[in-house]
Amino acid sequence: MNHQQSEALFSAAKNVIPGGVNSPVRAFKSVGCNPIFIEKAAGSKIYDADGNEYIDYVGSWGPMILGHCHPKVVEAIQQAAAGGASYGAPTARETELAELVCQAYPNIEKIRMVSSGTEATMSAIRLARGYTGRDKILKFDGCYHGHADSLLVKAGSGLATFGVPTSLGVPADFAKYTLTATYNDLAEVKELVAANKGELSCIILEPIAGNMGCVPPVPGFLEGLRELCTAEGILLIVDEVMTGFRVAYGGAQERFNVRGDLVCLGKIIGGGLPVGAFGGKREIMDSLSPEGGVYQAGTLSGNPLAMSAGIATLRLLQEEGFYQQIEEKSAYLEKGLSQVAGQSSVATCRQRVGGMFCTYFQQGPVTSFADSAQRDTVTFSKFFRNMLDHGINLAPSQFEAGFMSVAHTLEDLDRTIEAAEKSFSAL
Ligand code: KE4
Repeated sequence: MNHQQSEALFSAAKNVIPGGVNSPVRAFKSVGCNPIFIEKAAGSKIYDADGNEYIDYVGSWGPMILGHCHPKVVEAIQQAAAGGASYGAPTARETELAELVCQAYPNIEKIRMVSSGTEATMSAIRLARGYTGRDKILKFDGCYHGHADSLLVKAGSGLATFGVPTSLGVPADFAKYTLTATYNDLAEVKELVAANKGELSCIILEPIAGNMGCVPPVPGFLEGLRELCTAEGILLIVDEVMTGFRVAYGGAQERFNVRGDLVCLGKIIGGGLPVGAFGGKREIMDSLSPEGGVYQAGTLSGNPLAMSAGIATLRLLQEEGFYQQIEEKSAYLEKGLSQVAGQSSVATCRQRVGGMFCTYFQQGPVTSFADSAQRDTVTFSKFFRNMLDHGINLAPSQFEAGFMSVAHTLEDLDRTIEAAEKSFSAL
């Protein structure tokens, strides 16, 4: 494939944008080639600056569950834009999207719109701290909740229960309020909670870990966390930025029937435009300014165009059989990939929940970040490049999930399976 235009655009971008990208994973650093620059997209396809067509399984990292450029979403955005891009004042559309989300998530009685998943989780944590009067938080290794300081933290060394920063610029003093535990290890969480009795404001987790591939919760894990948080007066924050409206209309909480005290959303609820949100019980949410003392704000929060795109998207997701289609397409692809991978000598395993999935280049199962450390990222990066050459756009990292859209056709899936067979053979 010819990538001349993308190469030239990448060189120009690097002169004025750090790493040539506005989000690190887009730089293709872990897959040993330069990124493709996208010019347009439609349905299941994206098209790069050299005119190459790809079947897309990144889907803007989750939002594009309808496929790109769904006519009703485009029309909603166009109509909204004709009335003005932003007012900095309340609109009926914000209430309409909020009502749609509250109807889908019974544990969300009130919700605040923001402009990214990071804003949603950062604000939810501040709210949990303000509501409980406790400073410490607990997260899980391998779970990513955006780039707020208190969340760029990993487990401290040895006996220290304090977190240590994973990024320069995060003061050690910030990190010490963040405890980390092993995903799916309820016993470890119980130990940490007991060692920090009365000091934890919240436990935040991805109900399906989509930032270390695709790691489902083991039976009893979510239920155990729910019980523990209730008993200890800790708020359970379920970060459904990726899983919300992805694995079911009511997200992972509907699928696993475990409800958080606070829920973070993003991606799909913006239909591709910048939206995040956090919501929960009225008594907690009313602690937020201007009602309560927990401050949070945003110039473009509830932006009319983003609200319109989100409303149009959710209405389409309500259509009969939508998630059945996603399930059937995803299961078909998983089966086909398993068959071709089984003919290869390369060790792989596939993990999937609904329309989010990951092929690990290692033996499975993968239940935690430590498990996933054995993955063969070198072989994965060769496979990624082979698939790209065959016109298949996968997530450019072994630590990311892939996403199905309702626009993917059987022909797309068969082409993907065929490309995988060739890509495995060329490893
Ligand atoms: P944003 O700030 O990127 O909108 O959302 C942060 C976030 C929060 N919670 C979860 C569960 C998330 O997956 C994310 C962001 N997801 C990544 C992809 N795994 C965004 C892609 C990127 O960083 O460019």
